[in-house]
Amino acid sequence: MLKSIIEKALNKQIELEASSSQFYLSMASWTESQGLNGTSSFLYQHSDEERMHMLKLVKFINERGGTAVIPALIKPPTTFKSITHVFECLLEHEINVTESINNIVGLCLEEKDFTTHNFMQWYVAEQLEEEALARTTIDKLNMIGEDKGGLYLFDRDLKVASSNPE
Ligand code: OFO
Repeated sequence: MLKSIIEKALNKQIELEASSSQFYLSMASWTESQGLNGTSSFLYQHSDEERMHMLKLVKFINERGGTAVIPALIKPPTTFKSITHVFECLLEHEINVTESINNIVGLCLEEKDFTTHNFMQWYVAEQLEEEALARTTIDKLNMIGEDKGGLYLFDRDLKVASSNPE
């Protein structure tokens, strides 16, 4: 049985994962409107993955006798200054998500909830990958700068990456 303090923290995490999904959906739509179809495919896929992260939490809470709460979401930004800005926002958001996950892991240890602690390790590993991916992407974009040919190749690479997910 889930302790209510853990249930509350996991429900907050559901909200954060759902807001990640909405945020990346908005980024996907904006990049699509800019003709960056590879980048938008990548971000649409990322948005779907965040929904999956949310669903995993919903099922875990319910399976452990708690009640998952499906939250209302705030509207994400609809425009971005540039493609680099998109990925900077994404990285900043992921850093917040990592902090929230680390807080839950710490709480699980305090409350001796080793089952939830074990479950959360998947999210710990996932955050490491997501932050690294966002940082590498920003590095690439900084390298490309104003080079349109470079941006074309960057976008094409993301198209390939999103049609062959790991
Ligand atoms: Fe769910 O990993 Fe990003 O937010």
